[in-house]
Amino acid sequence: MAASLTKNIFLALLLTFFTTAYAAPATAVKGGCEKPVVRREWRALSADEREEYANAVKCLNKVPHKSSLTTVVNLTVAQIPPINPNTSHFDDFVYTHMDLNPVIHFTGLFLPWHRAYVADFELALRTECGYTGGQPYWDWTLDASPNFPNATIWNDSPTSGLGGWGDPNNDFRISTGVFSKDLELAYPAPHTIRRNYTDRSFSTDPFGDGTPPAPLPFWNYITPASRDALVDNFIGDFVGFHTLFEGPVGPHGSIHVMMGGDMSGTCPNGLAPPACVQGPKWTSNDPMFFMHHSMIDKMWWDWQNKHPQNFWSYGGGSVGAHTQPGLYAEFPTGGPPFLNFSSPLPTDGILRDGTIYDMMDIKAERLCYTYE
Ligand SMILES: [Cu+2]
Repeated sequence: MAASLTKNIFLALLLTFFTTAYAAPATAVKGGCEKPVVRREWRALSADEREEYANAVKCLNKVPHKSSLTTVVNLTVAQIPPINPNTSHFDDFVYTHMDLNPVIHFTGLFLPWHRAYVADFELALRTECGYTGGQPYWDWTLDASPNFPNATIWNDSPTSGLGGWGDPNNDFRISTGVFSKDLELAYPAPHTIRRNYTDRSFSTDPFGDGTPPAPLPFWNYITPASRDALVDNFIGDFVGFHTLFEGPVGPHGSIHVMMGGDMSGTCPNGLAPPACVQGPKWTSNDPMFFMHHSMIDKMWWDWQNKHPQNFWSYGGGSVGAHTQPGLYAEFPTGGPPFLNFSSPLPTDGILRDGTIYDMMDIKAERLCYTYE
């Protein structure tokens, strides 16, 4: 107890040091970003704009796999199948997330890496498939109620709706909306999008270390109050902000688990360990992933701009707190060695090279997008 307290104080001091050492002027570097791509809430798009987005995603699902895709994490550590070359560039993005799961979740890479991931997916839609818009985001605070399964985000239109929930008699595959057809998923094995609504399904000990699970049904953690509890607080405290965001009562995991199926990384019917090990791996099979993570990214950006001490605040470790029993309780945002602004982002040969510093300002040249 005393040793762990000392360690925590040491960690706090270390993080304070990093934040201070890397403090930069609280003004964004905007050079080279003349016309930022504008990201809007899904329901603010016209029917035509929604259809254009869906067609671009399906197009990327037809663009061939790129041989530049490489694995960073040992396959037996990542517990994932090998790269299948007979797949699409959409699947390359999914594979990148699967492979990097141990290093991009519950580490300091969580927010910056997913910022890069969504931005490069958006870029691929634009450059490979001629998409002219920005990655839409899903403001799930609009859908936060016990009525979540019937929220307005779920729309069955075959040309502009995101579909609904899957059929329990058919492995929870969805059968309505734009993505129920012409989107073939490759990993961990060929299937189509699965969604299986659940209001609570964390285990009683989600991190295997006594960290308590969420006490309430998950819709309680995606409310406007939950959003404000993040964006309005943690002044100058990136680690505190990230800890709540990705933790058991934060909105990130709540959405993933509530949606079940692909979004929660379950195995398709007929696959079991060791062939398939469930986890936050192929969760980006469902395009809802990119809408969800765009919302998360928007909230980080809103927090960054909420207070001058927030903009350049950063910290976190490089060892996934979910990869070692007991690590989460002490290092919920990653164990040492710690990351800093010059730490590179893992790309798997699919994302553009960059550092954590490059992810701090969405209006700088490297990213060049904005939220509306
Ligand atoms: Cu992720």
